[in-house]
Amino acid sequence: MEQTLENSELFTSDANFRPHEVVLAFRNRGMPLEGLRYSITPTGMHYLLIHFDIPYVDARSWQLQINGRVSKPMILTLEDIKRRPTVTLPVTMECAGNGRALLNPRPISQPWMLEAISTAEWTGTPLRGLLEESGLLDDTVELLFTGLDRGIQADKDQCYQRSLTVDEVLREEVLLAYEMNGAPLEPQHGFPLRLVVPGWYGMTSVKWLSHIEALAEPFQGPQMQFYRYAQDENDPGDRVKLMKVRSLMIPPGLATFPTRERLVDAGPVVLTGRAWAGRSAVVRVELSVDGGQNWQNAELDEPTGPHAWRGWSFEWTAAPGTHTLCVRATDSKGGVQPMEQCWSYYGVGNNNVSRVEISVK
Ligand SMILES: Nc1nc2c(c(=O)[nH]1)N[C@H]1C(S)=C(S)[C@@H](COP(=O)(O)O)O[C@H]1N2
Ligand SMILES: [Mo]
Repeated sequence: MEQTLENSELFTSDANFRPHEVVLAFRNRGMPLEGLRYSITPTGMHYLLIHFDIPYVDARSWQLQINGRVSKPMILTLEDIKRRPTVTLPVTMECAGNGRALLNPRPISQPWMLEAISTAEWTGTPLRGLLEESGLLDDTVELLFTGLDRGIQADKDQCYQRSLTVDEVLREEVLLAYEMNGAPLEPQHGFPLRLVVPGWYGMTSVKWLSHIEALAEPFQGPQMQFYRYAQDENDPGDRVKLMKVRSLMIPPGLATFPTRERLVDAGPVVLTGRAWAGRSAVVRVELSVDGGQNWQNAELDEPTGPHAWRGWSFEWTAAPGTHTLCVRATDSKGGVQPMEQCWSYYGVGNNNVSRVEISVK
């Protein structure tokens, strides 16, 4: 019989979640959307994505190796890295799979609804300085970043590894970060050192970093294969890179336990939220209170930083009845959130407009 998406065990349209999806959802928390209130997400509210297990790392014996196509290979301790120039940057990070569980059929994987988004203040040293010191050879095309976490995905035993081109790693905002929101990285966020690549979806910011290798050939490892805009297994698709423009709303009014239905009092309501877009600026945020038929501009706050989201607000007079609220952002390159879902085989880069259903009394 022909293998279809439905019977592959990789996809389902079943509203029931598999036990292992529920386990992943507990391990990898999302940021509750009311967390959009904070321009810098409190560390304990920052979303998490850990493919395998959190490795135990002893900072005293931990080292970072830089080698491969370099004239001066290096081995650095955490103290060596902390003695280097220091930068602190607020960075908005979103998981490429944010919204995956809303797709139909949904890829059976980390079952994100919409909460895989956060902003932290990362402190570390610009990677560029270290790479200049190590002397990248002329034939270097990519840098490979390896984490200490190891596991199995798509039948491959692997350490988590991602590569970036030389142009990308030499950008001044790329950091080797050892602090998050003013404190040493917590184990789940990559202690003692992680890569932070502003503008890119989160998979690029390799945690528990132990090795940087300069390569003369592009890296083709599994974590490069999964992050593609593919329509099926054999579709090479474009690489998933920068975060697409997106906006989300703090769900207004009162939540009902356990259904999460929402009740809003009739009268004036200030709707608020935040919007972000990879490396471009968010230039417009629009609101619809009728499921996307009519749109009005929201007010924009100053961005939290050059690599971070910006707040928006919208005053609405809620009339009794049921309403579908929608928010849609546009970026400086003309990118705008689509109304329809962006289905892809790996469930990545779904930046379609989200809908918040409310009852007004
Ligand atoms: N070593 C390692 N780095 C990793 C991951 C991982 O599983 N292992 N997950 C990546 C993904 S997919 C995301 S979205 C971000 C999440 O970072 P956070 O957990 O600090 O929010 O880390 C990235 N870095
Ligand atoms: Mo991710």
